[in-house]
Amino acid sequence: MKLKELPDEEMFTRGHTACAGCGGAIAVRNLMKILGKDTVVVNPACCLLIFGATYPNIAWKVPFHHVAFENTAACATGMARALRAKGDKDTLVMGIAGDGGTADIGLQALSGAAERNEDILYVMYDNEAYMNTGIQRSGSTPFGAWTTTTPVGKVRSGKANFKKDMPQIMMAHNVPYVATASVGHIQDFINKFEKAKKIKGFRYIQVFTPCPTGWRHDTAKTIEMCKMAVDTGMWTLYECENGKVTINRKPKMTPVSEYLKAQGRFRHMTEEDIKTLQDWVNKKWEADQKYAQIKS
Ligand SMILES: Cc1ncc(C[n+]2csc(CCOP(=O)(O)OP(=O)(O)O)c2C)c(N)n1
Ligand code: SF4
Ligand SMILES: [Mg+2]
Repeated sequence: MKLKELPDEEMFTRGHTACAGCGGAIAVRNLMKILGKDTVVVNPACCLLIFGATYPNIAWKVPFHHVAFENTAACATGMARALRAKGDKDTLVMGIAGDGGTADIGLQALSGAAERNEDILYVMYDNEAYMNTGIQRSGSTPFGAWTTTTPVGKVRSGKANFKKDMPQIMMAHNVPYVATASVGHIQDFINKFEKAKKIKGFRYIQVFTPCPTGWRHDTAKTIEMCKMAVDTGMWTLYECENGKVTINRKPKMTPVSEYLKAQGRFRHMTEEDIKTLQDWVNKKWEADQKYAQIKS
């Protein structure tokens, strides 16, 4: 499906309360157009819950279930199994959570569901921190980033650890489909969600979704942030179908400093910090390529 062929009908409607330029809202609006009406959503605490479903208002046009922070994948499993037991073979069950709810707190339930190859689509929208509760660091926060729990001062200066590689962790579960996507690369995004919709068994898509509020960037520059992340190699677009890895876009490997300069959360970083991050990006890109070659 081409972008212009996306249905006009909204499954996640206007009137939600996300901040201007929220990458998460862009992701959900578009992915729901692709997944369509026959979808059930399972979602824990996160920004998406608050901006899409705060009683008595709801932006979802499909059944929506709010669950505890830890158990999105377990609840989606139960939902899918109940539907199949009733003879419904087609309804898509989507668990969707933030990076905190996925890479940290919901990881155990997620790993279990993946290992059992449950028939669900799990989406992690990655804004690289616990945004809903006021910008705390998660396992998915990149090196150097300021958050309220990785403050900048005399003793420490931003996050000291590197971003957890969730797609690789999910690939290690040998599930039918794992992909990374970005709201700034919409045709690639459409292709991946269309593909995931058709596959049976466990599917995982991690979407890069900038957060102007937490990243401290201009609200008009969300798409630009995505493009810079992919061009610098901070975010690699790839997919793994039954063990075969394809890199969908080769990064230009422009200096990571270009990307860092555009966001307030990185403003304090020293030359040495930037070099540390650049070295990490270079190594990650080398590893991504090797992995793709080995698996292909
Ligand atoms: C067990 C539990 N711990 C903490 C919270 C508080 N809490 C609600 S949302 C949230 C942050 C969610 O972060 P993330 O999953 O990255 O989603 P985002 O808000 O960034 O979209 C936290 C810590 C909770 N609801 N339940
Ligand atoms: S804080 Fe960030 S993730 Fe949350 S609604 Fe605002 S822009 Fe979106
Ligand atoms: Mg988050």
